[in-house]
Amino acid sequence: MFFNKEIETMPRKEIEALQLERLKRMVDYCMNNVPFYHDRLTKAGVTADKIKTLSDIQYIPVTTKEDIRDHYPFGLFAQPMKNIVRIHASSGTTGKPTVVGYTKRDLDMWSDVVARLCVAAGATEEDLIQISFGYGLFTGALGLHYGLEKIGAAVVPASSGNTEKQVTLLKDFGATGIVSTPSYAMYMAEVARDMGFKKEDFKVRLGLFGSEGCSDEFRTEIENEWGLFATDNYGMSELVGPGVAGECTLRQGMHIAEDHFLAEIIDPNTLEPLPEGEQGELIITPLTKEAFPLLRYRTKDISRLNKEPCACGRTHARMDKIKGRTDDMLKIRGVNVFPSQIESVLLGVPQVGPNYQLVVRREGVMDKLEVKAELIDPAVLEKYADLENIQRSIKHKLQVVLGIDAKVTLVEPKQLERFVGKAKRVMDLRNEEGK
Ligand code: DLL
Repeated sequence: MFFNKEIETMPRKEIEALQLERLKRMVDYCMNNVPFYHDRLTKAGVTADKIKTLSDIQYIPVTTKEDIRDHYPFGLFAQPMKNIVRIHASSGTTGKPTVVGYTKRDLDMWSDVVARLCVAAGATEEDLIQISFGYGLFTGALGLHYGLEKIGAAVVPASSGNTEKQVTLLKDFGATGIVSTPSYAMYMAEVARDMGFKKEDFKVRLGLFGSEGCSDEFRTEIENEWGLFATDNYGMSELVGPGVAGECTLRQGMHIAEDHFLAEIIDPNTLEPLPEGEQGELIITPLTKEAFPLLRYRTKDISRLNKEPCACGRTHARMDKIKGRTDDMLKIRGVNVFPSQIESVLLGVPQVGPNYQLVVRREGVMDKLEVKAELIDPAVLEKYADLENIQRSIKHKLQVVLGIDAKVTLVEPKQLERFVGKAKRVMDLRNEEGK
């Protein structure tokens, strides 16, 4: 099923021709409407005429989150406030948020690309879908809300928090789908069980998850807990919010809405483009945004592109699930460690649950990684030999996968923090403790 078959199955050559035309137009638009880009492009000697092929995009300087923050709140807007109809902002916890504006056409484009990913994920007008993302400046809730309404699904704007109420609504309304972060879907399942419900008490068949990564193992656990089919979708507030990319039901990568977003993969250290199929930092240039255009935005997310057509019929390039962020990659004793690798290891251990926490400390000159995981059966804490066996086995698996030694701490069930939005599982105390 497609939301817009003509666009979603367009031959590659045509997509690329459309992207080139739109890219040139966007360079011109930024040059003429945003003083910051006028300066940047002029300094780099780039004009729309100089862009002859898509790979000429590499001559355009990249834009970073710092550039956006330096122009807080509206300094990079390309339209006067009379044409702006919505404002959102990033959920950033440090520094000033990044503020994003939308014109009416931007909102239309946004709901369109979200509608596409919802249909690709298997949602239909028959579905009743509960949105358990926080409504507000965060783009997740309103983004999915308008996309789902556009396809005719019934939306329950539950927002996040008050998890018992969320569970009651899911059950009483007979929701067929949930929109949330994967970690919150897991937490809701835990609360549902504590309330005495079984998965048969619910009708949820689809999980439209995004806004944070989750390993395949974590996803399988959520699917088993709820008896649903989960897909992943990707976006970020600076780009529109959700809607940049989403999985179809074949789940072989997330289809990027390439008529609106041009994706590249670069080496995050040299900023050089990487050959197709290599993993690196994802750079996105929105091609049609009016209020808040961006050229070559550094997402800091690590992924890989695949431009082969998908067996579902879609021709738009697919991006791999996000491996991590260049800024959440932990460097421990010189070794690159992604929290997602640790998550996969823990979920392969039957005695521990899906909630975990990573603590990194510096002791002397040595980095120490502590992995805290929750036991499923608290009785194990009384049996020293069992406890030691589980610990040893996790330590060994982490050693094999990461190549480093970690301290493994097993705690009682429900000891670690739960999250209603994006999970924060890493505590890097190295700088704080060294002061
Ligand atoms: O999280 C937008 C969104 C909402 C996407 C709902 C999907 C669903 P921000 O708060 O600006 O926007 O955070 C963007 O979240 O750079 C990624 O690091 C991470 N992220 C988003 N989707 C995924 C995903 C929204 N599917 C940042 N997998 C991005 C992994 C994701 N990470």
